[in-house]
Amino acid sequence: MKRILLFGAPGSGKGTQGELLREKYGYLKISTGDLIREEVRKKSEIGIKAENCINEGKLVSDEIIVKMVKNRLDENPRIPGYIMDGFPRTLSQAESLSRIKVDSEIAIFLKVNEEKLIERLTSRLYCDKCGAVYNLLTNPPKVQWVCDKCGNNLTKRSDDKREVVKKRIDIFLEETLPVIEFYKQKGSFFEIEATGTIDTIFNKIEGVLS
Ligand code: G5P
Ligand code: MG
Repeated sequence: MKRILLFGAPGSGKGTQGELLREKYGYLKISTGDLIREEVRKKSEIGIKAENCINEGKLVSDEIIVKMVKNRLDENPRIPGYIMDGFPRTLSQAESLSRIKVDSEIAIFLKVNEEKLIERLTSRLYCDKCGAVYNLLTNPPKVQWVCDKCGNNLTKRSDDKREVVKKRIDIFLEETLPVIEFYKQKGSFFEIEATGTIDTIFNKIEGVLS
C-alpha cells in the first residue's frame, strides 16, 4: 500500500492536483475538507459541531478528523494506495497517521506565495454536489456557474472570503508548518514551487513520483 501526502496552504492546489493523481493512479483520495463539508451539508451531528469552525477558518477537532479518516480507510480495504489532501494538519494528526503502516510514503509540499493564494481562493468556484473545483480567472467552467462534471450550479465556498482566507493561512503557518517540518526530517519529502499552470504543476508532481 502506497501513501501520498499533499501539503500546502489553503489554495495551493491540493484538491486539484489530488484529483488528477486519483484519476491517473486509481488511488483513493481522502480530502478531510470534503469529508467535513459533506457532514455539514447532511446536517449530521458532526456537521453541526464543525460548521462554525469552518466558516471562521479554524481547524476542526483532531478527534473528529481522525475518526473520519479511519472510517474512510476502513470502507476501502482493497485500494492500492491513497492520497491525503489536507491531512495531517496538526502534529497530533500526524502521530495518529503514523500508526497506520504503509509500504511507501511520499510527502509533497505545494509552495505558493500568499498573494497568489488569496487571488486563487477569492476567484475559486466549487461544486457542492461532486466537489469539482474551478477558477473564474484561470480554469472556468464551460458554461458560466455550471459544473462541467455533474451539471449542478456552482457556488463560492463560505470560507473563501478574504478575511477568512487570511485566518486560514495564519493557522496553516502556526499548526501545519511544523507538521511539514516533521515530514521533511523523516525523508521522502519534496517541495514543489506550485505557481504556474495546473498541468505544469502536475508534471512536476509526476516527476517526483517516478
Ligand atoms: P480544506 O477544504 O482542506 P484548505 O484550506 O486546506 O481547505 P483549499 O482551500 O481546499 O485548502 P486547495 O485544495 O489546496 O485549497 O486548493 P484547490 O481547491 O485545489 O485550488 C484553489 C484554486 O486554485 C482553484 O480555483 C483552482 O482552480 C486553482 N488552482 C489549483 N491548482 C492550481 C495550479 O497549479 N495552477 C493554477 N494557476 N491554479 C490552480 O479545509 C477546509 C476546512 O475544513 C477543516 C478546517 O476547518 C479547514 O479550514 N479541515 C480540517 N480541520 C482540522 N484538521 C484537518 N485535517 C482538516 N481538514 C479540513
Ligand atoms: Mg481543497
